[in-house]
Amino acid sequence: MKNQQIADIFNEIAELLELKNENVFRIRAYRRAAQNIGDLSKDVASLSYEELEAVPGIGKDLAAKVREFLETGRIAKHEELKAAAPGGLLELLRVPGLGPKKAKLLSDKLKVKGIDELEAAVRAGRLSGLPGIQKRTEENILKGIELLKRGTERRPIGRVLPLAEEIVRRMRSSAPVDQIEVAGSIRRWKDTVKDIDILATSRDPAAVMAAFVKLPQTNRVLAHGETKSSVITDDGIQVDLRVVDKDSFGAALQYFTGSKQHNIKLRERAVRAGLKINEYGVFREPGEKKIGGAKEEDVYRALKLAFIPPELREDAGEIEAALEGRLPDLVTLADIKGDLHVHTKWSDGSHDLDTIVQEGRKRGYRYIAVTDHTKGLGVAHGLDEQRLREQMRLIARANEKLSGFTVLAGTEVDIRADGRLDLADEVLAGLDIVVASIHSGFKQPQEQITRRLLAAVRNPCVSVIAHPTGRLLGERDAYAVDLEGVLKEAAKYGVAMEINAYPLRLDLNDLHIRMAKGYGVPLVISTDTHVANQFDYMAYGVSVARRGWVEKRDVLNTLSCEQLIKRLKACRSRKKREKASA
Ligand code: DGT
Ligand code: CA
Ligand code: ZN
Repeated sequence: MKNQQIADIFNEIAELLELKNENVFRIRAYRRAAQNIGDLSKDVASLSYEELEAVPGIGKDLAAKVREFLETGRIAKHEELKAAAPGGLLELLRVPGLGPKKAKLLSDKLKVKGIDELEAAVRAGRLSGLPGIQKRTEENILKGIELLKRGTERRPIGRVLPLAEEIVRRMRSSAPVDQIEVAGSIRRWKDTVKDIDILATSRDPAAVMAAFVKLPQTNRVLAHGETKSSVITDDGIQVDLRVVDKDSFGAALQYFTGSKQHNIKLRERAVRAGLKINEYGVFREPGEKKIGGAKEEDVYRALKLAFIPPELREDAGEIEAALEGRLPDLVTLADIKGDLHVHTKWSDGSHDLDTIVQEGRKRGYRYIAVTDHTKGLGVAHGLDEQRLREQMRLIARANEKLSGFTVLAGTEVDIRADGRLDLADEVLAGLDIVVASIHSGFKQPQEQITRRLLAAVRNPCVSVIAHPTGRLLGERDAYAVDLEGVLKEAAKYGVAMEINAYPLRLDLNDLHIRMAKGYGVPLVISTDTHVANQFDYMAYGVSVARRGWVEKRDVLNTLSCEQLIKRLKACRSRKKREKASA
């Protein structure tokens, strides 16, 4: 839906006109039109010319501009105004609380061309003495800049989901909410999110709003309405809470879960089927008789589609798949039978073997693989051959005492910067599982990093490549790697790629996972646990796997221990045979 884009452009036109001291009525007309288009629940693109002109605040002239945007993706008047504005001025206008007059003053007098330059100018004291600028103005500008930067930042889901759940818990206990659910990108388990969108039903919306703006996490109240409020938390995250009618809860949940692209596709389908779907419900044309909306399932059922799980709603082929009855049967947390990447005190984990085993059992697992670091990782107190052999003996003894649970002897062997593995094959061959990963040389050229990973994939002992792209959300980008090349090679031998569930990693990511599945590469979902509570990160790993269309059968750690060991052995023999015949 282009509504918001058009609203943004109209607002920008208003600002640009204001800079030129144009007619105030003209300026107000653009603002009003922007507001009304932004609030429309219908897609502007679906309106006829007459309907468009009938939108309050939109006359012939603005209707024509809307049409122009829908047809060409731009509005000439807007382009013309932008071209005439001094460079960087528009960017200054994005700072909350900085109006056109002040922005122009700063642009004219100080020649600041953007937000970073503005911030530097304020901090250098260059604003003092300018007409109309007080100490408070300067403080407000800095606050505005901070807010803008925070607001445009996407955060790792792991940093936001716990807060969202906490808010939902508090709302349940402190306000008369009936149903309440987190929607938006969090419900789709996108790896990074912008804000928290929550929906609720209640007999007393006013009480819910009042409780919400008073939450202990609330730092600033942006809006306190009758059924919708927005706050900024102490962490600088925006939270929107809407109370909707019980009859509309499902439709609203579907609408606000998104994604936008998914919703656009669905609504197009609805129109072709003589239906109308919006956040209030499902309606049949003509006469707009309401045929559903209390349940989210109503929306998909009305369109004769199978229910599409939120993780798939990215307009990545899920609607077509639902139509043809070939939606994947997604893997679930309950399918996971063990964790194949776990650290202990022997390297940089926090617990001894017995404790971590107990914790694993508590999760209902049938096995865990102990995969401590190897000697190259001095900082992590990595194991050399001798200590690893010692640990293997300890694990063997532990297994003698366990029933219904197996500790797999493993290692997270470092793929060294020179491409060799950190431990000799003779030792690796004695382990149940060898997980290999990169911890150094992240800046190497693609060709070199790819070569390292390919060598690990081909090593006769390696069964899993852990966190295959090395990214750390918000901290470090993935290293340069020809992932496709690595995946093809992995598929050849049945070497698994890890979906590292640690929330700042989520590596492979959703797109890579789908690619891996496409090449027939086996997957494992592991947490890389260093402290027992990190076992719970499995939920993130499973969800990102679901976003990658992964089914139970694609994931090795859904297998029973016996079957898993068989698969790991088969992978080794394949590589040995290959090596012998080469
Ligand atoms: P985010 O917040 O960037 O991580 O991602 P979302 O998907 O949570 O996006 P957000 O918070 O802007 O909006 C929440 C949902 O509301 C979005 O997934 C779909 C729906 N939505 C928001 N704006 C529009 C719009 O202009 N048109 C349509 N069709 N749906 C929208
Ligand atoms: Ca959102
Ligand atoms: Zn690890």
